[in-house]
Amino acid sequence: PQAIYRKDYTAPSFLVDTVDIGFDLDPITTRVATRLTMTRNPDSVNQNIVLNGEALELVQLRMNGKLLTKRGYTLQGGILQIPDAPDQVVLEIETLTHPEKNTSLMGLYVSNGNFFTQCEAEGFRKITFFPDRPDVMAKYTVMLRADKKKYPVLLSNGNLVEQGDLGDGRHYAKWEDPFKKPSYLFALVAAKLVCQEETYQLKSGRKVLLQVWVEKGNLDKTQHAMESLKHSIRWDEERFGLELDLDRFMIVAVGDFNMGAMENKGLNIFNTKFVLANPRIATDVDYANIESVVGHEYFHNWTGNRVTCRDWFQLSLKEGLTVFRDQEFSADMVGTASGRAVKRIEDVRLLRQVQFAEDAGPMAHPVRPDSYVEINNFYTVTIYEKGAEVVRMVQTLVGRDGFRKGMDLYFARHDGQAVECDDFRAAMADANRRNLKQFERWYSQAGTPQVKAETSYDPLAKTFEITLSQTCAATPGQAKKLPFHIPVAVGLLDAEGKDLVLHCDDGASAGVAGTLVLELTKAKQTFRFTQVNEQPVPSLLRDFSAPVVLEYDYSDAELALLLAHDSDPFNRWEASQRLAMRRLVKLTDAARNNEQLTLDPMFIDALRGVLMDDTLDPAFRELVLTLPSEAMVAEQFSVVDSQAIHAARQFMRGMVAQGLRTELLNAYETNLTPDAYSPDAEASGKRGLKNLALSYLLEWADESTCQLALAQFDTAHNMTDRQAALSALLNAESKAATKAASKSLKRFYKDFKNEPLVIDKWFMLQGMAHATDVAAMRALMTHPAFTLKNPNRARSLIFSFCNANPARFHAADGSGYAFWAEQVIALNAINPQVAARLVRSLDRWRKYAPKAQELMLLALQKVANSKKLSKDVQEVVSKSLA
Ligand code: B3K
Ligand code: ZN
Repeated sequence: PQAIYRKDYTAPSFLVDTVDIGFDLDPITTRVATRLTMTRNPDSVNQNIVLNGEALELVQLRMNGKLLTKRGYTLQGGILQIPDAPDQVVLEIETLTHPEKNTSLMGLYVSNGNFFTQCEAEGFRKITFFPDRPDVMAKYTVMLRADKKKYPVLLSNGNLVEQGDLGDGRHYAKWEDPFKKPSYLFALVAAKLVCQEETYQLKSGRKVLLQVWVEKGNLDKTQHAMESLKHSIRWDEERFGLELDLDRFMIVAVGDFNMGAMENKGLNIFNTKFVLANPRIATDVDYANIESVVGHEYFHNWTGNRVTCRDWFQLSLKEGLTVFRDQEFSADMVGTASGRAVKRIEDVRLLRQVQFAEDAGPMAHPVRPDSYVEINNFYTVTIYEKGAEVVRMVQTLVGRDGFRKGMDLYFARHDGQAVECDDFRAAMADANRRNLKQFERWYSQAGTPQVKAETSYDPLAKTFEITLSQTCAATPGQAKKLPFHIPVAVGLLDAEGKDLVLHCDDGASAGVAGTLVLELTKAKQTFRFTQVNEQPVPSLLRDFSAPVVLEYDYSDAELALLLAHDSDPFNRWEASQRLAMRRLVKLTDAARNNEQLTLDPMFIDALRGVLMDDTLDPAFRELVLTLPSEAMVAEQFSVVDSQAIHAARQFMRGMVAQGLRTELLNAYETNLTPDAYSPDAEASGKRGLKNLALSYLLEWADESTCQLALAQFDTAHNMTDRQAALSALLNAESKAATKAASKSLKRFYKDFKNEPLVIDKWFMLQGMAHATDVAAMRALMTHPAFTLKNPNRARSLIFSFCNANPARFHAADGSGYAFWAEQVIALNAINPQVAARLVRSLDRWRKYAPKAQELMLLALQKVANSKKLSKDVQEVVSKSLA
């Protein structure tokens, strides 16, 4: 397959003014009749009309009323071209598609008997021939016709303008979207669904209709999504002055979906996982995810839909910005400073564990990539999460008010346009009179910068110097990197842990009290602080002010001081992770060399201090007490030994459990929550800490702690507590726990067999459990509830094993890799997008010992050599092997 390059961008040859599209919906064969009015684009060099089409049967094609015969156009490799067209054209296109056979879940497809569409990035071309690129924006009128009994609900973008019966048991609905949009935002739903609806008043006084559409049995699970939607609408009005521009806003839940959700104009289509919740089936994490995904899709209405991307290389323009917005929304919903910090820590944990790994592997790419083979492979943590960090750095550099000014200018300039990442940066720079030229490198250079800090204190001059130097390792296609513009927020602590008042003249701007933002723009730079009366302890990169790895030679005592006292809660947590990580690295080395494992009491004491500190939120204490994941530990090594890492981390967990037994029991007992469930931050924080305590207590593996977990499992009033108890039992490596776990698993299945999202959890917990090896995985796959066709189900079992059960996946005999290759090949035939995601589980094969590498290589080659590989899978496999 051919790569597409950003530098090759050319403007579309024809622009589309209006799209009239009619559907005769039928699961076997759906007829689509499209009428496009098009105008020649004077800016284009290409003369031909260029339309994309994939997996379509073309019935007929008319231009300005005349039938075009095969001599009137060419159709090759999914591109239809019409030469010699006049400047004004009406194209009429009739095509057939086969929704029920469409297992890719792109374009028009059937899920549980209902019709849905997914068009981003390039799915509209599976519905009709069209210039399927985001810089072609048109007004759409949609006519849906379908059997009334089977599909009583007919939805599309915008406003319902007409509906009625057609006789013969069919009915129709006509929808009109008043806004111009790119084809990737088109959507339709034809289904047997019901909705929760509400009229909601905007700040301006205008009233809008909000609907959440689900299958009948799920109407008791829509309340949280509806609340989240209302909160999102209010938040965007207040924080950014952005109002909902439609009279009607719909969310529809579908069980078969490739991603989380999709921001189609006025008709957001969601994976059920990010809509459905009640205390019985959803955990605290699910509740939080629903709030953030509902927010994310809603915020796209401005950042993505009103202002969209010129081409897919600019994807982070909408995704990075919208992730930043949803992160801020979630933080504001919690409200408290420590609640914000908890959210920040969770986001950074994801970034480090997944995005840093991506940036260090063969799929590393800039936030604004230069090329791709299959765009679906670029919906990555780099585009999304690193993209959000880049936007956050802009806010750190220009301040919160400056950021708002930049947003206002961005919309003033670009509303209704398809633009580039550079346009966003220019609006921010111009609104704030800031030079963000060097900052552009965050968009063009891949890789995680390493920032090294060195300090020196001069007690006579009372000066403290921080020297920062930056480097960035080579990434595919980019051998040498130029220095980044990095905001490094710092504070200085005195011996008691209090913030010093800061004085620094070396290009530092003021952050929150006690914090200065140093702007590192050169390879190496020294910042001098004056009037420093004692040797301070630096608190560096506060609130994780840049997506970099910061190295500084902290002593354990300094870290303990930061952990106990830093005014920046992020860096308190960070100190705990540094303390844990340096020990985990040593323990891993010791485990690999079969040496005795030991842990110093100082570490346990530091954790005890936090656990016992009632002034800290339980949610924050939970984060501090959670050890870095095995995947994070793996990132510290150039050669990864998954078994040794698992042994080291388990050992540390055991020692913490032993050293803090009384305190953990106490934390368990004092953080019980009332039976009436609420997903708010306080209650969920308590459950989080309590359940972490439970999982530690089970390290003791005696009858009493097993009983505690079993009792919690049996009597839990919500899924958070039930799932946590089951998970704790499954992961405790004792006989008693294993027995209790297997009994609980059976019960869990029986109680929830009619709740697909809970059965996903059932598979997920087993896929991740250390006890589950490849043989157990194969047995689980024969379970009647398992299917590869449903992405949630495939992810819940296969992905959780390959991505979150490293010690088993990397079994020395290579059985995990052989299993992986089989699943990739099977998925490739069903759903290329999902298959290509699974390929990523082996993309870092070069980080393992030679013997393991050999086995991984075999598996990769097996996939590479298999027949009928999608370009999705081919791209990731070939980049992994390159
Ligand atoms: N924009 C969609 C992603 C669509 C993915 C297509 N492969 C979800 C989101 O980011 O909101
Ligand atoms: Zn998005």
